[in-house]
Amino acid sequence: MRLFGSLTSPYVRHCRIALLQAGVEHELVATDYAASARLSPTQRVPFLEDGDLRLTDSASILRHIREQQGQDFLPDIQDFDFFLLASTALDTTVNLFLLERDGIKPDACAYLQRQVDRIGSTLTELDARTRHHPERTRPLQSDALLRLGCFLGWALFRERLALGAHPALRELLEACEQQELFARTRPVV
Ligand SMILES: N[C@@H](CCC(=O)N[C@@H](CS)C(=O)NCC(=O)O)C(=O)O
Repeated sequence: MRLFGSLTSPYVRHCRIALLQAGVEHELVATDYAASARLSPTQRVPFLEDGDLRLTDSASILRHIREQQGQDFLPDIQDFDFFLLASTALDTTVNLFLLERDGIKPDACAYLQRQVDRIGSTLTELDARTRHHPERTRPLQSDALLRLGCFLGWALFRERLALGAHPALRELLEACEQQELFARTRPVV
């Protein structure tokens, strides 16, 4: 299998952890914006090649890896919703980060301000849901919690968030960081 991505992307990190958990032989192909624009219709990373199969999103990649191991991917509807909520917060935070790199700040228009508000309200909800999640002390056992852990790790690495107001999220990230595979895939520039 060839996973195309960067060492900073939280979506790629999630896939890398799943591949390591599965013990699947794979190659991580370093892919920058120019290469992803040439090689993937989404112009994003990650994307995956496995023989004739090409997948263009971390969710389908994760499902493929889990199913190859005989596991269901997010079979519980509440966990699936948790995963999507964390992904929405992550997508929004990444978009604002990339816009700011191009000099556009959230005060530029009402729509961007709504993105900031969306991140705040999803984090509040995720904090509440994490507090009661049965796997919160074993976060690498759940793709929902692992998605959130990868998001939080990236957001702190890029200094996009502070977790002072979200104690359950802080504890979740600490629980993730104690896991060897999470530590091994820490973002590096
Ligand atoms: N829904 C996609 C999102 C992937 C994504 O946003 N990747 C970022 C890297 S962290 C990217 O490649 N962004 C480039 C861009 O938006 O131009 C997934 O889950 O794989």
